[in-house]
Amino acid sequence: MASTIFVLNGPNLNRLGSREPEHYGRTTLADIERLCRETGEDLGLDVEFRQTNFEGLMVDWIQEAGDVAQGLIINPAAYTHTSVAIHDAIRAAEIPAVEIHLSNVFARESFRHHSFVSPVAHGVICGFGATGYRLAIEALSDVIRT
Ligand code: CA2
Repeated sequence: MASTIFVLNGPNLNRLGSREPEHYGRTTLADIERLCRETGEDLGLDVEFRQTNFEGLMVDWIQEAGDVAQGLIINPAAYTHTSVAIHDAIRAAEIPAVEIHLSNVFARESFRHHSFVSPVAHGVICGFGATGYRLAIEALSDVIRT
């Protein structure tokens, strides 16, 4: 049976492609979803792709991923830097998680240098724009298989 991975996206990422192209490029979230589906198909993975602007809903989805999926890719967006709830949910889900950011957060403001998610992530990818999602799926696929 094919493995399922959740790809979860946090607040404001629904605006991708429309504003701040210097940080996030011109790619839309729909483009990224297509890229994730194509990559998942190539690797035999079922991809569940979602975005929310609500922290509690993100927690619900991480819990759901822990129940039904074999891996998680998450761009928590601003919640990266604030959310103990998301840290706790990922830890409790007990599936491998990849934290991803479009921009290189370490080349930006210092408040973006701390992540509550990194300590509970299997790995972190940042700074490669939409390509990072493809890299994250490939890496997670290897982790799930081994
Ligand atoms: O680089 C990333 O992927 C971030 O997770 C994006 C977050 C930011 O808070 C993190 O520090 C790094 C912000 C997402 C906001 O996305 C927008 C896209 C277009 C227009 C406005 C916001």
